Amino acid sequence: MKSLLAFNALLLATTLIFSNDYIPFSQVTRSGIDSLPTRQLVWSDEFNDNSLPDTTNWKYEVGGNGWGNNELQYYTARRAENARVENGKLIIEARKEVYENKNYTSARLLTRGKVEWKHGRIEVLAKLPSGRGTWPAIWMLGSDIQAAGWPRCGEIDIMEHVGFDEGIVHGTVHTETYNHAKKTQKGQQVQVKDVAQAFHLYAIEWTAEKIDFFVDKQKYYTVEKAVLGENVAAWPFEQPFYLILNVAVGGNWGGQKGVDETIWPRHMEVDYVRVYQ
Ligand SMILES: [Ca+2]
Repeated sequence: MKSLLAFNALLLATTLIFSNDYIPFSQVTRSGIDSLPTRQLVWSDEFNDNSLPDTTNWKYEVGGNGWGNNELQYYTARRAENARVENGKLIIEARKEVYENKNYTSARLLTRGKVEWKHGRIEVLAKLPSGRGTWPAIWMLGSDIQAAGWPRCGEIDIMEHVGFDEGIVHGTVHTETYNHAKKTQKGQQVQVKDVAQAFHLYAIEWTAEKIDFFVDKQKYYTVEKAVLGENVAAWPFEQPFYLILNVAVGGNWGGQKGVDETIWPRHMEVDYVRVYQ
């Protein structure tokens, strides 16, 4: 196991490049995964059956309301064009087509009410879409969102990527105290040049004290309760969270440099989601 990890670290040194605008490579912690307590796989979806996504695990959020970000797509449900499992992968596909008065369709799958987790390692092996106007995300929201609202429920963005800035992966948390609306969210970016050509493992390690963010085996960011604050406004991460996978089109961030109308369809491929506790 140790030698495998060392080998992975070598591989990463060649594929993960931390530019000067982001984290100096020398400051990235490489030992994170070695120091983890022993964990067991408690849940996974390997996407093995060629069909629609398994409704035991996934539900859909449906609509074209812009999703708080002026996004351009209509999210559909149980529509293979937008979400399907094939060849061992979940495909979430954004398409240019008129649908319910929107000009794009896509899908947003979530585990809310199906399976939710408090603490653990959540990892998703995925290949991202490229192109201006794509905005894929692998992220989590606190299960009390309906009562508490956003951002008090808390949000953990395991991976976000916008097509106009290809190769820059973002890991972020939002809380009532620290959030995007106030421009005080806590996050970090890391350069991963071949996000659209290769599968990478996007993961968090979440404990009562902190959340570490990883690409592949490389930890690139940590948020700590002791730094952000003990109260629920600062640290809402002491409750179950559910996972969301989606590909948005345009929107306040994804569409900041416009949308290339010639590239569609574009999709995110997810090989698996695994959760260890
Ligand atoms: Ca798979």
